[in-house]
Amino acid sequence: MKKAALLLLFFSGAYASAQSDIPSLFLREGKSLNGLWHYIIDPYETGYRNHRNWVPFDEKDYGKASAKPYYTNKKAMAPGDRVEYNFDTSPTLHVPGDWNAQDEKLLYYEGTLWYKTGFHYQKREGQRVFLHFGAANYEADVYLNGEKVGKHLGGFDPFSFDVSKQLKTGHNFLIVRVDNKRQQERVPNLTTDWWNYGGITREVRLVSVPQTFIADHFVRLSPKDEKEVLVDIDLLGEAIAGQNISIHIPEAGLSAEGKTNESGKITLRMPAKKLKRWYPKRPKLYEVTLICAGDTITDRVGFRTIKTNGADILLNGKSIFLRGISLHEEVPTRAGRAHSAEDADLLLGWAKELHCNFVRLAHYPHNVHMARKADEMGLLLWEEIPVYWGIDYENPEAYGQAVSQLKGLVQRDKNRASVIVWSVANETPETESRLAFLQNLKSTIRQIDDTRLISAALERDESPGKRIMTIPDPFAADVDLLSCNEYLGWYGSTPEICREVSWDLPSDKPFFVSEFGGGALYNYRGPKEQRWTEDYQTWLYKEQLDMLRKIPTLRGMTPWILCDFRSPRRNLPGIQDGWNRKGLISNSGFKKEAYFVLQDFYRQIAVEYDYKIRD
Ligand code: GCB
Repeated sequence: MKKAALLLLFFSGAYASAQSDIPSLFLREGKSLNGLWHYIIDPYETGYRNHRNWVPFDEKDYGKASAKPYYTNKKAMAPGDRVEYNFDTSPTLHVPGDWNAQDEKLLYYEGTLWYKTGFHYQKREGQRVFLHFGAANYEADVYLNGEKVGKHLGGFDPFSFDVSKQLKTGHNFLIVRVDNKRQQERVPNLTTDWWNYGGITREVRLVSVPQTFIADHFVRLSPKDEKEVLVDIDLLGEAIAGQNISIHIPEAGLSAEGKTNESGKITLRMPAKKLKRWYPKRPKLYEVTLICAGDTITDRVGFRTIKTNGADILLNGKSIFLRGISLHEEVPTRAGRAHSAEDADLLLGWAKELHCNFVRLAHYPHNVHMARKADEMGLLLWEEIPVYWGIDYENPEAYGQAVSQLKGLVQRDKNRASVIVWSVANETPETESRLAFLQNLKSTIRQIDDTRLISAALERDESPGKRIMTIPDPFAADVDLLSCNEYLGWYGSTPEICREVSWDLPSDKPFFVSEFGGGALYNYRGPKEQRWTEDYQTWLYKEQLDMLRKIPTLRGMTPWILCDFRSPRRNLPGIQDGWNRKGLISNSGFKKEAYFVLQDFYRQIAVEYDYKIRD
């Protein structure tokens, strides 16, 4: 216990100054830098290091003129010049997009790759300009017109740099070094069951803002008094104190105003009576406009409450069952990272067809379109960070990376009605250092957002010889939603085990199965006892659903998983060939039989619950 207390102290102060994104940038128009960028593959870090003494240029000389890497926009001008690279004659990749799916020789590549693009810009008087990345996996070093503007660590969270000084009117060039090498102190670390897609995987934009601007807002029903809307607003810039700010929800005839405090912050309140509640069958969103001197932003926000009461999950005060599915941020048919609004339509559309009202976005923050689309489509979401398996729980470096990814996610999506669960981990070992790590992540969330449920995908245990399933993990006491990945019938057993087990669970928390499932190759048929057939997978789903529906505190599930997904761990020839086959939809987009079993089950559950809640 002593050690855990020490770790608490250690972790809570360690990364107070970690760089985070400015959430309002997502809401603003910007100049898109998406498109074809030139690239150089650089496994030996030639573009980054001084090749004579093997010292990275910009680590040694950061801030000096010599901070420029070897790879910049230099070109041989005379016949005798020696320049051993040329971006402009190098091949191109689409940004946004992972590199693995775009070029066969990059499929398994893990290392450094340099990107370069050029663009014209017209600077405007009195504006600040941010260079904004939706995400790049994992380490990104960014150079604008040959000057370093910053570094970011973390593969799935947004980041931005103020480039007002480096940006020019006229032609500009941007170079980004991206390194996706897996490392022990990173989050995730060396081992995952998903593809380590590298590159600038999400959109890149230049966003200009006034010198004083709205950086962040949090609009929600007050957790203490649902009759009230609370709106926190944060300004950044030169004159943040004493600014007049107003908020307007024209459709409901609501507005409020006030002046910011010394730190540029204000909390405004409005009555919630006239606002219709958001819920899956009627995902009502309102236009919310914030105005402060010289700056205006508009968001689309839904209003709902989410709480637990004993074993019940209450959405707007009524008990709900989460008919869910897990999914990776991957479009199976093109075997690459999903990044666009169209990708979100495809993936969430399949979940809707399955009669889901809930989706688990595993195992890391997905792109910004997912929660926006879910808001519009009426899907509830579980969002997660890649605190996965055996990351280095004793290492403050790893903690810093986890907490900055968590903040990035919560800050970005805290205004999305669809998001009801923040998950801080997946299948993590029960050690003291891990417990402190997760408890600190939980309190980080609570400092930003006290309106949602906190959970983690824990593991179940089985009392030897007794077939009684329990969740002994001490972090279970910290979560609002008690979740576990259980895999009965796939790992260490066959599906009939579901008939033999019983579950011993606390009666005062909703129980949620965050994963179960089994692998099947699409169209491989046989006796149900034959692993990898669709028949085995169907059998497993039937046994699982029969078992699960008898658990009195069960309030939802997200079987594993919507689509087959790439994983380098899955190498059974002729069956897996680099794919995890637990999808209900194949990597060619075909639905397996088990998809329809789950669809039928959810159709029935929807009817059973429909008289309780209009969801
Ligand atoms: C799990 C993990 C998930 C894996 C899955 C599997 O428990 O959470 O990331 O992909 O099992 O297929 O084994």
